[in-house]
Amino acid sequence: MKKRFIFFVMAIVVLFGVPPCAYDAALEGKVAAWGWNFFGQCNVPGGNDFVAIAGSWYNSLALVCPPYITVTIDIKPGGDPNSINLGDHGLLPVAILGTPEFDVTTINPETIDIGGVFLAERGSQKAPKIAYSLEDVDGDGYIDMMTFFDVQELVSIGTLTGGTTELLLSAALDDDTQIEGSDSVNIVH
Ligand SMILES: [Ca+2]
Ligand SMILES: [Ca+2]
Repeated sequence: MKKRFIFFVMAIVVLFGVPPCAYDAALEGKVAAWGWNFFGQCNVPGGNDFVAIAGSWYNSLALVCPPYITVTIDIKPGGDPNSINLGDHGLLPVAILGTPEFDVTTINPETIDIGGVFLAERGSQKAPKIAYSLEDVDGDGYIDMMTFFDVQELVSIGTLTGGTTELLLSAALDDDTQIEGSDSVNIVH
């Protein structure tokens, strides 16, 4: 059975010259390419960010990152360096800055996270609200989104450690487009 399979694969390579692959731009964010892989990786289309490429002797698979937009964030707006004390029991303010091209009101606040930690909650226990507000933090005329994260939650999950130098914020827009932004941090003790 196995010999027959090898013969089948070799026949395809001989017949087509190159391992046949399938790609459809409509699948952006899902499967980028797959195909027989007898002599190496399947022909993966260029110009994409791949999250995974799995290969075996006979075939391979490539997945494309969902398209995302890079945004500018400012941890502790107005302050630099962005010093964080790991013993701080308060909230860490992070501004997501709006631009003429990027409207922060299109962000779905419930999807905003840093290293797996979502926005803190505030208000009464009966009716907590996730901690964010819309304001022009940097005074450039474009509305920004102020977000707040629980420092101890970031510490307990291991996102903030003594060696952390940068935090990456990610979120989704209302239309599911992914956004990412990072800023440096300075851990103090
Ligand atoms: Ca700052
Ligand atoms: Ca602004």
